[in-house]
Order: sequence, then C-alpha cells, then structure tokens
Amino acid sequence: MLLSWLPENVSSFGRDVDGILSLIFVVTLAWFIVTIGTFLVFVIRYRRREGQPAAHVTGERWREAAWIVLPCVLVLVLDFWIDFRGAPVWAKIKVDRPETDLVIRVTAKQFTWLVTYPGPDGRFDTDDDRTFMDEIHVPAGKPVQLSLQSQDVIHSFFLPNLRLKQDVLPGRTIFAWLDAGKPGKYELPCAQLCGFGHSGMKGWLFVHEAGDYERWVKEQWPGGRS
Ligand SMILES: [Cu+2]
Repeated sequence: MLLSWLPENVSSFGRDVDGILSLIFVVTLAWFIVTIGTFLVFVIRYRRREGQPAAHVTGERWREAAWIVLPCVLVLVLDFWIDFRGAPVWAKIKVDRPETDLVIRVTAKQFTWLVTYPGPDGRFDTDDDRTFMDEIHVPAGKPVQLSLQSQDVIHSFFLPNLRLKQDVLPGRTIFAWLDAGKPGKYELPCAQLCGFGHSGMKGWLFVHEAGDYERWVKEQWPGGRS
C-alpha cells in the first residue's frame, strides 16, 4: 500500500478515501519531481562560467506565453481528474447516508465529547436518554448515524481509523455516519484548535462484536431496549 504510514483503516468507505489520497500524493509527487528536476537542470546547465559573458535575452512573447499557459492547462487537467475521481467518494460519505436505526448524538464542548443515546424509546430528550463522556460504543458492521452539535465553539470530530472528519459548529446539527468493520478501540481527537484544553480533548470509539454490543446495551438500560 502506497500510504502505509496511515493509521489502520476499519471504515467501510476508508479504502475510497485512501485511494483519493494516494492519487493526490502520486500527482503532486510527480509534479514536484518534474518542476524541481527542470529547475536543477537549468541551474546547473546555465550556471556562471569564468570568461563567458551573460547572454543578452530580449524575450519571445509566444514562447514565454506557452511556458505559462501549458503548465496551467496541465495542472487544471490533473485537478479535474482528481475532482472527477473524488466527487463520488464525497457523495458517498457526506450526502448518501445509509438508513439506520442507530442514531447517536455527539455534543462537543470545551473540552469533551458528550455522547447521548436515545434509550429504549428511540427518541432523544426523554427520560431514558443516557449520556457518556468521551466514549462512543457501536456494533461492528452496522451503519451508525451521528448527529453532531457544539455547545460553544467550533470543534472537529475526527476518527482517523474511520477516515471520518467533520467540523462541528455551534447552532447547527450536522450529520455524519460510519460503518466500522473491525472491533477495537479507536482514538477520537478534536482536530480543530478550540481553546486552552484542545490537545487534551480526546475520546474513544469502542467497536464491539454484535453480541458484546447487545450486552453493553443491556448493562446501560437494564429495563431493555425495544
Ligand atoms: Cu475541540
């Protein structure tokens, strides 16, 4: 894998995100080598030499224009190519959210993530809601919808292993979703400088096997979940 230094991907759409990242990486790396390579060749080839006077160059309008226009067109073509490949991935993550009966409300505030489950009645702001601090529990292999809100400033909900990052804005509810394929414990930092305690604003995503998740739910709501 080209970007092997990235954290392990456990998200259903993570491969698509990594594919776009790889494409951008290859395109920019190739462009870097071409431009810096040309620059170095020119620096060495046309360096100052003893006894050789500098050439008097008067300029050539069309050749100079071509030097500007052709690289511009090339960069635009590469840009549209990346956009063309990236747009469906964007739509999959940000627009076409899958239907699911598991909706979790995440409220960011300086400097914690408050994670609220609607409880057995499936509705928020009722007596059986439960709120956890800096812990999200989800079952593996099931789409989960996240309703993101902020109580104070702009935060950024970031799950590197899920390839999911979404700014959280005060006064707005923004939806995100994830489908984690592999059970485990994954970091949830805040990725937007949000104040003095920003660097300590970190939660965890616990992805459970289906049976373990049911057990966790029973522990939190002993009365059962309809
Ligand atoms: Cu924050």
